[in-house]
Amino acid sequence: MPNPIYVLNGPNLNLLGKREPGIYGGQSLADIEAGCKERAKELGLSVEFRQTNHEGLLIDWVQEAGEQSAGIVLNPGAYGHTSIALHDAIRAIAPVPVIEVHLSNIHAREPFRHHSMVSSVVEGLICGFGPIGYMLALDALAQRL
Ligand code: CA2
Repeated sequence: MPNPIYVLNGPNLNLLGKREPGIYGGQSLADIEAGCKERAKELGLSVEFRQTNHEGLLIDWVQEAGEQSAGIVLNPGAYGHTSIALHDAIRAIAPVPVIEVHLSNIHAREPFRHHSMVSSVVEGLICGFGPIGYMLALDALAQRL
């Protein structure tokens, strides 16, 4: 089996399923983790699934994944809109593929969500499909590996 796929989640995603179901759906992050693990198994992959509210820790994990993963599925949360450090970290681990995922369609929301600091350094971007986006990202990585 190849190295695991790191599925990394940024700030506030631990609140999924508890608030704002109209935007983010009713599934909890634990539900999404279970879905990812199931899909990964079908694809012959394994998943290391994590969430943090801390920018520096997210960057530590991207660097770790650069050494130990076959690829990253990254929902950077709001750090995707703000973090040059995250942009630099993703750039630094090339050619490890990173797929950016957002549950919501960030382009159909407030203007401050329209720009992503990471989109220019990731392999691909999936947004607006809810938790299915994570599965699509795993499928894409599986095909690429
Ligand atoms: O759509 C996404 O996946 C986002 O990355 C989610 C981030 C948001 O800042 C991005 O613009 C788009 C926020 C996650 C917050 O999740 C919550 C869940 C329940 C209640 C409150 C926040």
